[in-house]
Amino acid sequence: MFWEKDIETMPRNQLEELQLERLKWVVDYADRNVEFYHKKFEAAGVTSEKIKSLADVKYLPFTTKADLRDNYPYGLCAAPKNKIVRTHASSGTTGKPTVGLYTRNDLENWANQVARLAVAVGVTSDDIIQIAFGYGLFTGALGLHYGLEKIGCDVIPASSGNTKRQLMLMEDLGVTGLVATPSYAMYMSEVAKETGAKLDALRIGLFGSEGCTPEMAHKIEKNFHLFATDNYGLTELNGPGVAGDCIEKTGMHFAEDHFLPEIINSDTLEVKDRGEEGELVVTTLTKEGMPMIRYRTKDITRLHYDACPCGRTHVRMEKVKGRSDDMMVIKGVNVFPSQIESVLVGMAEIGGHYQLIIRRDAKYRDTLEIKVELIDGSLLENFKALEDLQARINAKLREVLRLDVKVSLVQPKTLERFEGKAKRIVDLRDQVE
Ligand code: DLL
Repeated sequence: MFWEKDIETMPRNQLEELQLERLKWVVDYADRNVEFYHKKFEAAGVTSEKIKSLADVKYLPFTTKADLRDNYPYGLCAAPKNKIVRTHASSGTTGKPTVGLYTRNDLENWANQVARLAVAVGVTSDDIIQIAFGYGLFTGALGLHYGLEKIGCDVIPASSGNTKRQLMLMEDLGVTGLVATPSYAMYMSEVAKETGAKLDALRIGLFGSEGCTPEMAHKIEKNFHLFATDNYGLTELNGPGVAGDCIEKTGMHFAEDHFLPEIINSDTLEVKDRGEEGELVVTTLTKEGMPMIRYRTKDITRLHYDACPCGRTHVRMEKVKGRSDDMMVIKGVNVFPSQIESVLVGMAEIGGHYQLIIRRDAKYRDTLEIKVELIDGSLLENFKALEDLQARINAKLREVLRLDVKVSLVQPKTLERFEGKAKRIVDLRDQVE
């Protein structure tokens, strides 16, 4: 099923022509309306005239989160202030937030992008969808809300928290779809098991806003008896709707008519070859409120340009491996939390909750302890079974990470639960041991 079939299945050469036309537009638009971009383009000696092909995007300067902070709140606003009809902000807890500014056209495009990814996984106007993202400055709730409403779904703006009440509503209203972070969905599914909530109508989970390995998604699918899908976005690029799964789940289709993605090497800043892993950089092609030129997302992924059986021609983005900020260097080995999650959560004895504790030893080396919850706490009393599980976890971690780390198995329900994005890394490095 398609929301905007002509665009979603547009032959690549046509799509790239459209992208080129829009790229020239946004460069010119940003140059004329945002002093920050004008100065940066001038310093780099580039104007829209220099953009003759999509590859010429490489001449444009990057934009970073620091640039957004320095120009907070309206420095990157490209539209007349009275044309801004919505302001969102990132969920960051320290310092000034990152704002997202939207014109009426931006809101219209955004709702279509979200509708597109929901329809791509089978959502229809018959669906009753509960949104368990926190409503507020966060883009997730309102982003999904307007996109799903556009399809004609019955949208329940439950917001996050009060889990038992959420489950009661889901049962009473015959909810067919759940929107949440994967970590909150995992938690909700456990509470549903405890309370015996009858969620017979539930069939689809539209999850996103944080990483979720296939192993974690599979666990949620099993607990909740639904089809779990992933979607990606960030406040700087509207919010959700940048990329989303189709039913084939072979990667999230990028809304390439609105966003131009690239993969770069974060150290050299060179553009990588197609299919290579690196940092995702995105240029908005239609945004009026706050266009982004080569925005460095810090998210590590790969793009696949080969055909998808669903018929969509838009590039597929692999599940995010992690943020470059979250990469840990343990005994000289680069480790992403997602690699650990895939090992742990893939094991039958392990639940969906874990914590990664980074410490710094007296020789200033970083060490990692993984705390992970068992599904059945009685295992802790069976020394042989426990030893066997520890050995299997360690062997698997060694195979995937080439690293020996301390693993502590803990009782069920002892680690913190999250209603929004999970915070699994506990960084104790400023407390040298
Ligand atoms: O999380 C937007 C969003 C809301 C996307 C709802 C999908 C669903 P921010 O709060 O600005 O925006 O956080 C953006 O979250 O750079 C990624 O690191 C991470 N992220 C978002 N979606 C995914 C995903 C929203 N599907 C930051 N997988 C991004 C992995 C994700 N990481």
